[in-house]
Amino acid sequence: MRQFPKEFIFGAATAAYQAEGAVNEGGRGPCYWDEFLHRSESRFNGDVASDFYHQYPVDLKLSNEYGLNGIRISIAWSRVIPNGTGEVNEEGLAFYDRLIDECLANGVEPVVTLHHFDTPLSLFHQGDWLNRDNIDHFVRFAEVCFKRFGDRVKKWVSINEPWSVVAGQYIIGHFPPNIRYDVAKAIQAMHHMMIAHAKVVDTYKRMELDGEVGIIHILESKYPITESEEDREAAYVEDVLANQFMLDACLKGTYTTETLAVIERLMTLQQTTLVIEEGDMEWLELASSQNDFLGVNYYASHFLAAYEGESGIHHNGTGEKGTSVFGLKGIGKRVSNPDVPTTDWDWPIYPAGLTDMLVRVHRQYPNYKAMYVTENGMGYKDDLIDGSIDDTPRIDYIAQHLNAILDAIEQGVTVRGYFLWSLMDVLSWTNGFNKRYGLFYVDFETQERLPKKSARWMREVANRRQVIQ
Ligand code: BGP
Repeated sequence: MRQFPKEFIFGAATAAYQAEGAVNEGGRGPCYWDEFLHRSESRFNGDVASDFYHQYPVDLKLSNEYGLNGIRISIAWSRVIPNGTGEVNEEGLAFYDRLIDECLANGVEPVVTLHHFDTPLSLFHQGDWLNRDNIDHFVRFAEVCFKRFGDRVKKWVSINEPWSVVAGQYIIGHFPPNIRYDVAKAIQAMHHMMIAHAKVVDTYKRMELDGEVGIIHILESKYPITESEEDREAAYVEDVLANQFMLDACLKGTYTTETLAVIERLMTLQQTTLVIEEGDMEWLELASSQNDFLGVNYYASHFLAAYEGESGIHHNGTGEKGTSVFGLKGIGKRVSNPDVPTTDWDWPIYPAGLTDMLVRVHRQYPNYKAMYVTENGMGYKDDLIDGSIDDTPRIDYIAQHLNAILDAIEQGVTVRGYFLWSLMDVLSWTNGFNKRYGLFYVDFETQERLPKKSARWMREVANRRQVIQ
């Protein structure tokens, strides 16, 4: 039976706003989610979430008991620098000291993300990633964290999923500032995030700390629904926008002519052009050879058809199957593939898309040093029946995706770890608390944890380094 490499990390992931709660404790300032999810129409918020701020010793003990040797955590920028700029909050730093030490005490390596969707509110109101000043504010925050935790944290992630951030903010509109169909803003903000990443990598390397730094992208494969030229073009354009633009920036250190041709066309559709300032391309080039790893988040792939109708997107945020719509004028429309099952939130379950993506990065960007699958998992409405949770569909999902990783490794791809989303049930940004992903069920009334069937299965997988069928 196939085995994962000896040093392979079997971990699980969390993110500050989705897990910590305690939004008014320890001198934390607000991030934009605090304001957004307190609007009257909001069905939920992260005020308490999974109470990780207080429960982390329990979660780390469980991680250890269930065979995990890695955890993704993120540092809330507004816990460390409440306003985003200005004063550093010692209480915030002290919390992350305790959290990191607890990870290490439990033999669970912390992989730490600096930006997981949670820009401080004041910087959000100044334009967030559309404002170039955000770049230097972010680099300063990174430097504060490297100085304080760099002796113990050996794997750093600059930004989690730039594409999801800008797609949510400017295309789908379910993230603040809730703008829809503005592909041009999304592209411009992504470019700034790439410069921010490059500067963070440079800062880390200059500090000569003993560890690795990288970035995480959501990388979902895009396939044409038919072999027609128009459908193939739709898949290609969405791929360039969501995947290739940033892979080029991070791993090639430039935007290739093919990538730029698509990007320029998309900008022109909105009567604008991409602003690249003097020195930007040098930053990208510098960082591209210094990244130590690429984190790949993968949940689904998409099947595309050509689309010339008006843009229309409906986000399925309730788990009512079959309600998603995603069509962008002049780009393409995501359509269902009858051969591919979907989750209740309409996410196609297509493990081959993960193998394809890993192999593609390996071939197209040969200077990547290592990849980690930093998120993968299945949103599911877990039912608590007689005090236990049988989440067999989730186990099947994970098994298929672990096999997809083994397929890629067999083709020569360097993959060093797998982090399940999520460690315990957490808040889902635009869905609330009924879209559960955790290995550990959370009773959001009592904050009690209950290992699911998948947790017991994962322990076996990690122990044997094999996919248990
Ligand atoms: C990724 C994010 C995570 C997490 C996950 C599941 O994009 O990095 O923070 O939320 O997706 O997404 P959702 O909660 O929308 O189902």
